[in-house]
Order: sequence, then C-alpha cells, then structure tokens
Amino acid sequence: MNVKNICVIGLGYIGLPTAAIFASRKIQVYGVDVNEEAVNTINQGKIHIIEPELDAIVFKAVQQGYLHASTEAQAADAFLIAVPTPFKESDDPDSIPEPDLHFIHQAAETIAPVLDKGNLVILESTSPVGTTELLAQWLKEMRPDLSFPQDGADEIDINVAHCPERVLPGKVVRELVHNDRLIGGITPECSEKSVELYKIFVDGECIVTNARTAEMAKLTENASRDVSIAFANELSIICEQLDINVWELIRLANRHPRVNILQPGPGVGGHCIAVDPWFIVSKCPEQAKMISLARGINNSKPDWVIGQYLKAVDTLLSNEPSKTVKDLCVACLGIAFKADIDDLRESPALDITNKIAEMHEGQLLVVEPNISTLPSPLNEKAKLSTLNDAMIEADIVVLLVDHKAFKRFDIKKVNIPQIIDSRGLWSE
Ligand code: SAJ
Repeated sequence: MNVKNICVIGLGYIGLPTAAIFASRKIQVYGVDVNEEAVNTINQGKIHIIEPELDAIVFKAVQQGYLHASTEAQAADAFLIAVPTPFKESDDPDSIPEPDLHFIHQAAETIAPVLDKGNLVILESTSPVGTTELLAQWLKEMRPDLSFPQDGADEIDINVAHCPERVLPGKVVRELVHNDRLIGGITPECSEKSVELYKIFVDGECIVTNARTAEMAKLTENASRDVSIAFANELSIICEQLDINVWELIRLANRHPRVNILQPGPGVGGHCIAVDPWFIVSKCPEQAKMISLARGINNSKPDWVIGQYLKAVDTLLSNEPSKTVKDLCVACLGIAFKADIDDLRESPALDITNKIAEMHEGQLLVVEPNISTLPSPLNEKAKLSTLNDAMIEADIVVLLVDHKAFKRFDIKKVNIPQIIDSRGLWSE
C-alpha cells in the first residue's frame, strides 16, 4: 500500500504522537480534533499535553508542513482513529460500568463523507471485543456505496483493522517506535495493508491476528496488570493487620526466581488500567470474576488510605489531648495518577486528597512538583506547597505518589509525627 497521506482522528495522548511520528517520516498528516484550542496550538507547532520529546517532533513536523491540524477530516489514503473510550457514568455504584463508544461513532461520522475506494481505516482506541466490526458496520450504513470487509465481496473498497496502542505515558515517543504492534485486521488483507502502514515507523515486530483477538489482547494486558496490582494491594492490607512490612515482604518474595509481585499503592489510576478491565467484565460478567474482584480491590484502596489518615489523627490527638484537629497540619505528597507525570485523570492520589480536604478542619498542604496550580475545588481548601516547607510544617504526611523529588528526600532529617507511606518510599 503506497501511503502518501494519513488522517488521524483524535489528537490526544496517543493520536498526536502517532500523527507527529508519521509526519516525521515525511508522510502528509491531517490531524483532526473537536477541540479547537488544541487544533490551534498544534498548528502553531506547540503541544497541549505533556509528553517528553513530543514538543520537538510536533514543532518540526508543523514547520516542515507535514502535519496540519483541523476540526474537519480530509480525504486520505489511511484513517487512524485514536479517540477516548471511557465508560458511562452510572448513579448505581454496584452496577458494572458500560463502555461508552460514542466518540468512535462520532469519528465514523467524521470520516464517512471523505472515504474513498482503497482506503484503510484503523481503530487504535482501546475497545471492547466486537467494536472494530461495529465500526465497519457503522461506516457501511453511512456509505452504502462502498464495500467493506463484512460484505464478503471479492473486491473490498475499505479495509478495516484494530491496531491497539500499548505505549506507556511518559515514554510514548520511544515506545510507539520500538514496541511490537498487534495488527488485527477484519480480514487477512486488512492486516496486510495495516502492516505496510505501521512499518513506516515501527521498529518492533508487527504481529498479525484478527480484530477480535487484537481487541481482547489489549484489554488482557491492562487487566493482567490490574489483577497483579490488586494482589499487591491486598497484601498491603493483610500486612498492616499482621504488623508486617509489606515492602520488605514483597522484596523477599521476589527473590524467588518465578515470583514477581508488583508494588502496592493508594489505588490504580489513569485512563487505561482503571477502565479497560471493565470492558471485559461488561461483556462476560458471569465469567470475569477475578478481573471484577481486582477492580473492586483497587477501587477500594483509596478508602483504606483515608482510614489510615483517620487513625493517624486519632493517635496524635490522644497523645496530645490539649490539641484539636484544627491544630493539625496535613501534607499530601503527590496528586498525579503516577510518578513523574502531570496527568491527574482518574488519580487515586487526587481522590484521596480531595476527600481529606473535605474532612480536615486544620491546614492542608499539597505538594505536586509537576503542576503550577491546584485543580478546583481543591484550591479552595488546600495550599500548593514546596516539599521542604511541607515537611517542616506537617504533623501528618500522606505520601501518595512516588515522584523522583520525594524519593530523593532524606526522611531521616525531619521528625514527622505520623507518616502514611502508601508507596513504600520511606518504609523499606
Ligand atoms: N501502579 C501500582 N503499582 C505498580 C504499578 C502501577 O500501584 O506496581 C499504579 C500506578 O501508580 C498507576 C496505575 O497503576 O496509578 C497505572 O499505571 P501503569 O504505569 O501501570 O500504567 P499506565 O496506565 O500508565 O499505562 C498502561 C500500560 N499498560 C501495561 O503496562 C500493561 C501501557 O503499556 C498501556 O499502553 C496503557 O496502560 C494504555 O494506554 O492502555
């Protein structure tokens, strides 16, 4: 397949780096996003997200004219869909979250009018099993004049595949190029054309499967990590009960050649691992027992950390009965969803800090080296502080994210009455 131009729908954490890397290989890329501000920023050669190395690549691609952003799709040889796939909000906390595919439907509406014979459409968004086939069906309904893989015709006008992204936020540029890529075409021909496309920049192997297996593989990777973290989180709760240092315990168990336990934390955040396992559970609620249980364990971990904070308050007040809770200064360290990024989406650390802000009547300091202002409504109750000031002021420190700056801090040089170390930085 001779690809001269690509239209990328969705210029977020995945779409923009992918668009920029194609453009850096001198492919004409039309980026499309509903967010006009993001479109304008990109067209100035700047980026609206934080991701190492991306700014320079986008700047060069725009400057050389290979990347142009717009709110409307343009005709192209290939279309790449990288839009969010969240789940639907429900008022019932016991219900299984259902995937929300409306952004994919919107993307189909965006590209349908400009689709032409010979085009390749790739869904990169993490999706429940069957979504790529659904996308092909939607496109067929919108463009009955074209033939699609499901038509079973000898000549297919539009090839459709699922090629999930598997990159780690913070290392996106490197991982996009070097990771192996799963290629799940609806037919072998769809896969063949997709391999040709990705080979433009992927150094890793392009491994061919079908669309449903590629969808399930991506969900499986994230569900597997979620289950492993849930095991570590459960161990941390058991160890607290049994008065055992969980960090030492895991270190010891991991000396076994076939054991590799992950690290406990304040819960699982981000827009992938905390979301994707539900796509399996919602399809197979009877069968996906362990995956569902793991989600429950990880989702309940923030409440456990808050329980630890309440215990610390009780201990301090019973040691010094003349004090009230208003006299206590609490410092929450980190509100990002994981170390060394500025991303606050689905962050258990932010969730815990917000809840402490609601409950705590004394001073609340927040240390987050990767942001310059606190999000609302936290900014009304808490003060953004430096690490050093917080460590001097605080009666209770709640360590929530293992940022480099916190790791480097010598905890022995301060005397903090109560430390809740949810990441095991200072508890080893
Ligand atoms: N976490 C722990 N303990 C651990 C490891 C992680 O509590 O031992 C927590 C983190 O603090 C964070 C959450 O889990 O809150 C998720 O972080 P992560 O680094 O495990 O993963 P993400 O969400 O940044 O990226 C994942 C990756 N998936 C896998 O590693 C299987 C990435 O490769 C995917 O591309 C990405 O999801 C995605 O887009 O789906």
